[in-house]
Amino acid sequence: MLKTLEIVDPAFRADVLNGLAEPIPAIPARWLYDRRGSELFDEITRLPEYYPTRTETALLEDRIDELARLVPADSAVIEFGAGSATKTPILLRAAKPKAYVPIDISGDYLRESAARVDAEFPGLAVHPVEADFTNHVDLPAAIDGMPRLGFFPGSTIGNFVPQSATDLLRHFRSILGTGARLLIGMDRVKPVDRLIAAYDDPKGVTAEFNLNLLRRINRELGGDIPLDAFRHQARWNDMMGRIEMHLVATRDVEFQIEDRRFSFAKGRSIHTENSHKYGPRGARLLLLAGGWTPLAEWTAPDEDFALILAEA
Ligand code: AVJ
Repeated sequence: MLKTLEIVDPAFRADVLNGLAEPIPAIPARWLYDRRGSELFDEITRLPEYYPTRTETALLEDRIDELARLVPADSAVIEFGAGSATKTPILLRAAKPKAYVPIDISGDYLRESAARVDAEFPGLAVHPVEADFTNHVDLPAAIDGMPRLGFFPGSTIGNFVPQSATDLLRHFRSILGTGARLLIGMDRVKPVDRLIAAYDDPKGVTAEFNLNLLRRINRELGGDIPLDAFRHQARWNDMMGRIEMHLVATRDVEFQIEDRRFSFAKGRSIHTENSHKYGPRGARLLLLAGGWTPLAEWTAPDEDFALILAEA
């Protein structure tokens, strides 16, 4: 039988082995997104309980004309993450930039979404950049001299603890340069029952998304974690203003990854994701701390979600 060899990502390996050995075990959320994880996230965005994607998309759609008036002509749009098939075209159609630069760590996703945009916008110069946007990024020389609009939708900023979030915003500022603009989506604080429902849906898609991380560890790192020994949990951490995803041991369990043994007592958890929620002041303060001055803000009905345009 032919076995497809997956090349072990040394960063994944290090994050898992070190993260599981921490006093409070935690694995960074970015590792949730292998192919299956990305498919499951896609499915999450279509769940009735998961409001962020459809709320942000509707908000963008409703207010795009106003927004486009604040974007200089002949701009380059730089998107942090491969473009979403629904949100990106709304912005490109209205803002009519000269160039579009999606930046993503996953080459496959990047090429797919770049090809889609290229086909839909014949006059637009599309320059995909395969890179981890938290690290050094070289923008293509082709956009030199164009006014820049960064686009960071999806409330992805919420995955970062505030210290890393401000570091990231400052990093965006150094990539885009002084005078650049940034359109960013941030999820708002709301009643806990709605938040929990969004991150622990009755169909169990989010549970599957979370547990898929253990599958990935077993497959890519040769682990033997019994999946039935962990269950998905969404918690609201009020002090930190965030939803946390955990994988909680349902019984005492031992497992091995490479030559390392781990033991989890019943009830101990692996923290797998943070999703910070911001109020109006918190959102603006985060941007200011990251070197961005808010210029305009649009919020969805019931203040469920905010899009903020800021200037470097
Ligand atoms: C893609 C990071 C915005 O935090 O809401 C959805 C990921 N996790 N359900 C979020 C996620 C569980 C999502 N982000």
